[in-house]
Amino acid sequence: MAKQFPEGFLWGGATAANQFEGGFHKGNKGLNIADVLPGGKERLEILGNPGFDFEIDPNKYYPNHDAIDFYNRYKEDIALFAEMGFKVFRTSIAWTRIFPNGDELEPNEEGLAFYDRVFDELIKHGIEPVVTISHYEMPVHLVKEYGGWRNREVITFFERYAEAIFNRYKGKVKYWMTFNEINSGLMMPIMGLGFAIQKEADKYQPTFQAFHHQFVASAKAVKLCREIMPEAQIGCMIIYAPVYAFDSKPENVMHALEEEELFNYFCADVQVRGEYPAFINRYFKEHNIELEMEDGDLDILKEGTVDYIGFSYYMSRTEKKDKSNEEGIQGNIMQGVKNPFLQASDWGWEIDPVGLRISLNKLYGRYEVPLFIVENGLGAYDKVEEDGSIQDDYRIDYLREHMKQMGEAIEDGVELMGYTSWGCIDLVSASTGEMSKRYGFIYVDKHDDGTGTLERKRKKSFYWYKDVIDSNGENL
Ligand code: BGP
Repeated sequence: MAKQFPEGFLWGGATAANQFEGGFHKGNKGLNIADVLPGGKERLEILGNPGFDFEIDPNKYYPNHDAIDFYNRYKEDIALFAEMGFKVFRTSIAWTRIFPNGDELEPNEEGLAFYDRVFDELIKHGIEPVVTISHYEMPVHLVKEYGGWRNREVITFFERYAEAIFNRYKGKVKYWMTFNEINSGLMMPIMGLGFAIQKEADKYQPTFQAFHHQFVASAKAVKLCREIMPEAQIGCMIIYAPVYAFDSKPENVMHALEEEELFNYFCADVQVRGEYPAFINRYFKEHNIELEMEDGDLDILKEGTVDYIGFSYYMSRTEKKDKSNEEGIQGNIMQGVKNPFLQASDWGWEIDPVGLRISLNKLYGRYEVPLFIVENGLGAYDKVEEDGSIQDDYRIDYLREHMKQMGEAIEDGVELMGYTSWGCIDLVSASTGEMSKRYGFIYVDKHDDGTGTLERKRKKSFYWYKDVIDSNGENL
């Protein structure tokens, strides 16, 4: 028997501008980080390696340039979301549509008008927009001319951007989040923090200085949001992957705890509690990190704490202090060691529905603020059958098991606002730049090499999710 989801639970789907809009140069849009990332192996190498130059090579294919063309097809796509009964739809605003270079004084009207059309269309269908202000797409100009988030000046540009969109969309958008997966900067600084680490030795100071600037920018945006739209709710957004100790050896338990603190809690502590956590002092000392702060920064962090925690959940992570036995290394983006109790997706992401209940309990236990699962889903290869259908039972199984655990967590006392499944329509993968890693309820005929008709098709999971929403989670 499925557990009860609260009345008004926010069921929906999630996307990010750079991964599905396309139209990368339409309406005076400027270049952003996603626009200069090629697809496939090359992207994976860039994300893990130093020295990337953020240039476009005219001989290469860039999957985010045209993506799935939501820019032109938003009406058709939103109608499909409405058919599934979405209560909310999460997307991001591309900073470069509003401020093409990032450092202009005035916003770009064509970019603003585009999101007016999108939000109006959603509202027309009774769908509330949930908007991420920055999702892996800083303007390339800010990366090249200012050094990304390492540079304090970027805070001013972000504030100007946030103010422009709050003023424009107040009354249309009630749910906001500042930075997508802010803690991803620890793994992929190119996407999250807007710079490539040149040398291992440079890793710590610039990374944490950049985080500090993002924290101040986020807190300022929260304050602005409250001034401009007192009725809105604004959250942070983190990747959450509970860290398990490989076994009960105390050194492994301690190691798992340290990894958990740094990865899962460092950013959220600052954004939810408004102050740097005590555990980070030792880490800073051991890595010679001394943050440069201005007078008043700590007050701003305190005044700009968020209303809720948005988070993505895809997998858990298992840790061991001594990983010298390389055979046990897990191949997913979190690294760690293989968990013998879990199966993994084709990309090595370990599937762990109970881990979602654990995450919800841990997050709520630590912060006691409302939680919003704004990403979750299974990246898989889908096959279109001869009759045109897509029988994605594996996706339904994955989602069903995770939803059951959400129900359990609600019973445990967790305050859960909603659930937006990641990539509700197939889109370009962030880590691989490929179309073939699909998450959607809606199939898009587009392939890794850029070919395809862009036709949309309802998968089997489309009808299943529609029934889940219709029954408010009773029929899983
Ligand atoms: C999150 C990102 C998304 C998204 C998702 C799935 O980390 O916020 O942008 O893409 O993961 O990851 P991927 O596309 O690499 O499969």
